[in-house]
Parts: sequence; structure tokens; C-alpha cells
Amino acid sequence: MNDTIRIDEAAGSAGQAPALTAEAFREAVRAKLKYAVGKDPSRATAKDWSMALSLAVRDQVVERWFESTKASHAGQKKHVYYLSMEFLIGRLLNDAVCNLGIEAQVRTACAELGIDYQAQLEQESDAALGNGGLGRLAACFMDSMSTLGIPAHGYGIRYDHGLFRQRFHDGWQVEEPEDWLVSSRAWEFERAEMAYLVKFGGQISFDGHGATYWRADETVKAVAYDTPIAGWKGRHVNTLRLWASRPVEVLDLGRFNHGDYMSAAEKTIRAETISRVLYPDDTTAEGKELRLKQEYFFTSASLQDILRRYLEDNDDIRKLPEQVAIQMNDTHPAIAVAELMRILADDYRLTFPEAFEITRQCLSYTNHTLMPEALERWNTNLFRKVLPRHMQIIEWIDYHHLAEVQGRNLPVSLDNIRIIEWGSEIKMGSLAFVGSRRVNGVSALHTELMKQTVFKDYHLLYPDRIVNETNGITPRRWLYECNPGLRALLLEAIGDGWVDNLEKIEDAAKFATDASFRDKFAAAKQANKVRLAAEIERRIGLRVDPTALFDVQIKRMHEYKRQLLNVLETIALYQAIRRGPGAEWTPRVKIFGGKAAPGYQIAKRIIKLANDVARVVNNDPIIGDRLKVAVLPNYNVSLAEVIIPAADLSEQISTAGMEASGTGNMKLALNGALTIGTLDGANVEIAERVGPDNIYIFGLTADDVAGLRQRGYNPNATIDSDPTLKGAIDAMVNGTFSPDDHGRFNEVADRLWHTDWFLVTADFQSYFQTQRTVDVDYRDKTRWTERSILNTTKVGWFSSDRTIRGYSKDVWGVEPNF
Ligand code: GL9
Repeated sequence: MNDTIRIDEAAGSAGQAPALTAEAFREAVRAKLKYAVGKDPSRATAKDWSMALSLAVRDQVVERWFESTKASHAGQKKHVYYLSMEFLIGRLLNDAVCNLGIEAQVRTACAELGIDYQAQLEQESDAALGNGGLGRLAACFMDSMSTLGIPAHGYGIRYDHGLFRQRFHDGWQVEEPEDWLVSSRAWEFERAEMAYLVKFGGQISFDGHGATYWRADETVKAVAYDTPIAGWKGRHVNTLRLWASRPVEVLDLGRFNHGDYMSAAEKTIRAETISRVLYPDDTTAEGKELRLKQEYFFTSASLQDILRRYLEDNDDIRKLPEQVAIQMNDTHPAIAVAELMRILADDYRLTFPEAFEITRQCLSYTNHTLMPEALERWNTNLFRKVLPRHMQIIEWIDYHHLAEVQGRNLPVSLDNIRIIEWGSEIKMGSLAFVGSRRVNGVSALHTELMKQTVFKDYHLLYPDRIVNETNGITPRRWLYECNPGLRALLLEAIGDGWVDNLEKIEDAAKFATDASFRDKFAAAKQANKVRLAAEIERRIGLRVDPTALFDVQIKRMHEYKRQLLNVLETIALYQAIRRGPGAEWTPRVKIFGGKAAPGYQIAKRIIKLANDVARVVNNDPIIGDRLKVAVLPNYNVSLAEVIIPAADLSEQISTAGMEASGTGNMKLALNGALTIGTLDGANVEIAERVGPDNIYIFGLTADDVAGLRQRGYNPNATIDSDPTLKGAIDAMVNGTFSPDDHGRFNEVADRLWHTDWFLVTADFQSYFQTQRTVDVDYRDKTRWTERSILNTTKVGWFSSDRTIRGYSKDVWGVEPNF
């Protein structure tokens, strides 16, 4: 019956959604409640309505999904495949509604059905299939690839449990399992027939005539679950395909019939373990064997699927690079280099050199961090045990790559470019680099540092391979959807061109000096702050003054991100207010949100410190509303959507040279927060665009940091010479904030005194002084709003649409349709 949709019609309808009336939609929701959820309106719970609503909206997405799929098949365009261990997509209902442009009809229908649309949205749990920036970037890219009409698939893992839920118990982080699937099922389609076998372990044998056999000792089935991702105005819909791991045989009936029920289920449990949980770690290559199996599991299933789709329309495997561009999001899918070669060589009988050439024309790699502990390495014994054939292939790549280089007489050290180090560790960054067509960094500074440090020798060998693609964020979720007040104001002032061409937002910059626009802009911000204040009270029972300066640091807890610097400044400010409560203080609410990896002890102690400081400050009658500290538990995409539109000040205070890019910095600036930050990651490019008057830059530069570390930094002298800093550190260890346990923060303080690798003490004075300038500046509301408007209107370049255009041109060789 779909034959009736003609491709040219589908293409012709691009840009406009077929008319959907509120009445038709209302009836669709009723029908879903009855026939898909199986409930009568009088018996339906909020969750039932939310499910019915989502399913009715999903139908609207599906219409366009089929059109897009047909159009991409017919168009025979090169297809992009984005391989990522993480997709931090968050809630999908409002995103789909806004992208399809059916918000008015949906709201009317809800009102007529007597259900509250906003309350419905909150029924949906976050799809928290990622840790932080890397996973959220993948989600923004999915949105942008659909918006630009680039035929693309995202490939990842359908974790049963996404990132853990964070609770505070007595101020300490407690991790609880997350259960998104219970209520997010509405958006996915199980494709039981779309399954591939993935093998692990066992033996390799050769038949002497060129054929290779891999007799595995474990095989699991990867089953596809598809979620449609609609772009702006529903012009194009791509697919996010996530793999769930299942046993090949459902049950060992023999053992079961012998009454051995537990062991009868053993294989099922083993298989399902692979897609059970997301690793809650962003610091080190984690979890060893299971983690390696997860990486190989989704990479192998994805490559098999990519080749299957390619061969539906093509017959020459050698022409694969003409139709297929595969992006490896970090090194997690870097095994793709060996897996694609294995398939081409062992299944399609190409020679290794041929297979290698094709592989490195198809694959590209994005690096997201320079921190040595976060660059993945695999022990060769473990690797050989789990992936014996891939070990052989990597040995071949390493050998041939070194041989190729030796002939070139360049000043590079062979030790630095080996993939297998000392015969005992495989460096996945090196494998990804050698097997890629392009390698990119995620901000200008980060890409430059890649060339100078970790990939220095590779860069000498392949000077054209490294390119920069500065990160971006989708303006749909991060302004249009999360900030309805500002959205309305912009629509009124400059129309809707900015939504899919964010640089047009600069048209509103001229209104920064227009008093009436400024008032409306300030009123929108104020309403968002009132909303956040209510959320803070609801979550932690703390009342805050919504006219105070909202100072926000939201991101994973990490020493290099320096939440500790912010807490120390909070303590110092607290002490200053206590010393002179009568002075003119700018009321401030410090807002923190972020999870620490469960095994990252120091980060968890810093959360406890923030909570201890909050308790003392918030209950000190001398302080009152001059300073409040809100540490919000379980920071996630949905909470970000409430905090970001309400922020006045955005804390981007990492040790320079350590934050590859950051993307929260972009979201906050777009929503009108002024940044206080170091010259790190994309802050550098934000500063260039908003101009020095509209951002607060402080502290050491990346060069300063490198120099200081090389000379050897002595925090002792710095602390001793700075009474404000010393006073704050002393308060940490004298029991001011931990009367029940004076020694609780000794280790934190000792690190500051003795090593301070992240240079918190070195940047403290500059940070503290800059914050005092912020205090003074915030009192001039007119001027502040003007600068806030300039932040919103000058950061249009940070749209992920722009980033994806960059990848299309420099990395993938595809042409966006829109
Ligand atoms: C990260 C970088 O640390 C960020 O600076 C960067 O903005 C994002 C996206 O490129 O990637 N790399 C990384 O491992 N994480 C990042 O956020 N960590 C997590 O995603 C938890």
C-alpha cells in the first residue's frame, strides 16, 4: 500500500508537514489509548495517556520516515553511519512534536481530552544512554543529520540500564540502577528479523587455499531496535538503530528437563549481559573483558548491517567507499578497523592490502580527549582471547604500517607510532588513526593540541589527515524546545529562519540596545528563573530568590573540570559575607549538577564537600539570601532543559588544555548566560564570537599550564601568599563544614597543598577577582541584559548543523539535501 507514495511527491513535500487537525489528532490519541494501550479513558493513568499520546505522535513521524527511507534508496546517495557507544538523547515526545511543527494541534487535542500536555511530557523518562558530552553530541548530530537531509544511521547499544540514577544520602552520592525502558518503549520498533551473529573467542584455522575459519567459543545474537529521529519540519527522518544482545538459543532444554533451571538459563544471562548496562565511567577505559565485548558487539553488528544494506543496491564490494562513510565516535568502535578488514578479507576474499585500502577510505575517527588515562588500551592477552582473528589483523596492520613508514625517512620515532606497544598493549587511538581517512578534534584548540602532543608523529606522517570540526548543539532542543519564552520573543522579532540556520539569530543583535526588546528578554529569563527556583524547592527543599544571580556549573564531576575551584570560591565568598554582612553584596545562587563515576573517590568526596558547604551556608542566618548553594541530584538532559534557560552565569573553568571542547558552554551562552571561563576548549571560540566585553576570561592559558607543569608547580607558596585562598582551604579541614568528622576533607586539602595537578590554587586568585567583577556588573541590570542578548545572538555558529556541514564536506564527502 505504500506504493502509492511516489518518491517525487515525497521530495516535493519536503519542508511542509501534511495538515493535521487537532480534531484528527485527538481521535488518534483516543484510538491509541483504546487499541494500543488497552485502556478506557475513565481508567487510564497518566502513564497510559502519555503512552497513547506518544504513539499517536510516532505515527506522524513514521509517515515521513518511510518517505525518507525510500528517497535515500532511490537517490543512491552516499550514506553516513555514526558509530557511538553512547547516545544521550533524553526525552523524545516534545522533540518530535516541535520538529514536526504540530505543537498547536497537539496542545489543543490534549486540552480537549482533559490532559495537561506539560504533565504528559514529564511522564517520559530520559533515554540516558550516555555519560556526558560525548553521548549528547551524538544525539545532537542525529538531529542535525535529519535536519540537513543527510541519509544516515546512528548505531549504538540498547542498554537495559542507562547511566545510573544519582541520589544524595547525607550528602554522599549513591548510585541506583536506571530503568528507562519501563516508560520509553513508545519510540522504538523491535526488528526481531534484523539480527546478526557476533562471535567471541575460540580458534582460527586456515585451509591452505586462502580460506580462514574462525571457530568461536561464544556466539550471541544482536537484535535491532529502531528509533526514528525527525529533523526540523519533519523534512527528513533518519534511524537510530540500537543493538540488544540475545542468546542464539533461548533455552537449554536438556538441562531444564533435568531440573537444572539455573544453568539452563545461563547462556541467556551471559548473552544478555553484554547490553545490560552502560559503563558509568568517563575517566578510564573501563571494565576490561565485558567492555571489550560490548565494543566489538555493536561494531560488528553495525558493519554487517551496513554491508547488507550496501549490497542490496550494489554488487561491487570494492566500491564501498563511494557509498559508505563510517564515523567512529571516539575509540570505542575503533575495532571497526580490524572488523571491516576481517569481513572483506575472510568473507569476501579480498587481500589484506586491498581490504586495508577500502577500510581506510570508509572510516573516520573523532578524538574527544587528550587525557592519557582516557585513551583506550587493551592488553594483548585479553584481546587475543576475546578476538583472536582481530589480533592477527592488527599485527598485520602494525607491521605493514611500520614498514611503510620506515621507507619514508621522516623524523618520527617508531616507538611513538606503533599500534602494539611492547607487544603487550594495543593503543586504540593509534589503530583508529591508522585505519581512518580523516581524524578530527572537536575544537580549534583541541585539534591544535592533538597535532602537537598525542598524534604528533602521526601528524608528521599524514599531514592532511587531522582536521578540526568544532562541536555544536542543536538549536531545536536547546532553545526552541527548552526555552519557550525566548523562542516566542525571537519568532516575533526575526521570524523562524534561525531555527535551522542559527547564524541568522544575529539579526536580533541589533535589539540589544532596544529597551522594549530588552525588557521582554529579561522577563523571559526571569520566568525561567522562577521555574527553576520552583524545581530547586521541589527537589531539595531549598528556597532561593529568583532575582539573585543564578551561577551554574553543570557537567560530570571531574578534577579537571574543577568544581573544587568553584566550591573554594563559594567558601571564600561565604567567609567574606560573614565578615561584613553590611557591605553591598550581589545575591547569588550557586547551582551545581553532575554525577561522579562510581569508582572515582575524589570526585565523590567533592560532591560531599559541596553538599556540606551548602548545608552550612544555607542555614546561616547571617548570610540569608546573599548566598545560597543548590546541589541538585541526578543531573540529566531533562534537568539541563530547566537549568540552562534560567542561568545568568555559566561556569566553564577547566584547567586550560584539558577540556577538549565542552558543549554545555554553548547551550548556556545561547540561552543568554555570560560565561566565566578559562581559555580552554570551545571557550576560546565562544570568546572570539561574543567579544571580550561579553565574557569573563581568567586564569592560565594552555601554554602557561604546560610550562608551569614542566617547571614544577609549588602550590605551597601560592597558598601561603593568598589569605583568601588559605582561609578557604583551612575551613575545609577545621571542621567548619564537617563538624561530625573534621578529617573528612583532609585528603582534598592535602592534594591542593602538595601537588595540585589541576592548578586550582594557581588560578584561584584570578577566578575570585573575576567573580567580584561579575558581582558588580550584575547590579547593572540593563547592561547585563544587553550583554546577555549579545551572547544569545552571537553564538549562532555553534549550531550542530554547522558542525555536520563541516563533517559532510571535510570528512564524509556527502552533500546535505537542505
Ligand atoms: C568529551 C570531552 O571531554 C568534552 O570536552 C567534549 O565536549 C565532548 C564532546 O566532544 O567529549 N570527551 C569525553 O570522553 N567526554 C566528553 O564530554 N566524556 C563524557 O562524555 C562523559
